[in-house]
Amino acid sequence: MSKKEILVLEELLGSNKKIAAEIRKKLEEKGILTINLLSSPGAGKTTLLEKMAEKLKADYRMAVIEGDIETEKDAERIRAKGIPAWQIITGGACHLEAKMVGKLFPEIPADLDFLFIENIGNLVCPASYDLGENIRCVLLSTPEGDDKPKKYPKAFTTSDCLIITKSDLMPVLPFDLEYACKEALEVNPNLKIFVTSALKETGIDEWVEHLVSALHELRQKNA
Ligand SMILES: Nc1nc2c(ncn2[C@@H]2O[C@H](COP(=O)(O)OP(=O)(O)OP(=O)(O)O)[C@@H](O)[C@H]2O)c(=O)[nH]1
Ligand SMILES: [Mg+2]
Repeated sequence: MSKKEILVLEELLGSNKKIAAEIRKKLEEKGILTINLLSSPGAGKTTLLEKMAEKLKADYRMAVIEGDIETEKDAERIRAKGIPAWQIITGGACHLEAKMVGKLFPEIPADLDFLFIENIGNLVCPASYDLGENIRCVLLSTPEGDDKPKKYPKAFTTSDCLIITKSDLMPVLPFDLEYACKEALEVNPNLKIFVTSALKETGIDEWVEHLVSALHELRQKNA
């Protein structure tokens, strides 16, 4: 990358940071906890959101911003669960930016508890863009392999949580859970790790409980 290209990138990231900070402030004032989900394509982000919708729906109000290069398929899946969802179609861009979330701001109901943002399936670029979230969570599915935290470190160093998904497949895969957790914690010792299977519905309650206590903390801070 040339010096000029680096300067342009720094400027872009700088303005993204400012917009993200503004979004975070506004959502926090409304008492909304925002969660940015990052992963490679197909790691199970939408499936996890569908399962969470079933668990949260009775007691909490959630909404989802879906990011994809093309199609409204993921937003349709979420709406089918009775949850409001907006689809951002980037038409080629490999990550969401704060300004894209900002454009949806007028449509976001003020009485939400949780706002989830499903980023574009990509373990690289989304890690560089703050979207105004309170919690960033990277998903790693067992078929991707246990070596990913050190190969794609930024997604792990910038995240607060790691969800290892598709744990039901571990018996038929050479995925070493202990090794994956050890490598992830070496990259980022502060990661809170959850192990889930959306198929078998395991581990999801722990993740939901974590979000509920984070929501209470946010509301206490605001009180
Ligand atoms: N075995 C198993 N398969 C799962 C699990 N969760 C999701 N899948 C499957 O993984 C595939 C991809 O799941 P999605 O939820 O669409 O993944 P995604 O991360 O939203 O994908 P993109 O939005 O395209 O990046 C689907 O065929 C799911 O049924 C799980 O816990 N176990
Ligand atoms: Mg998806």
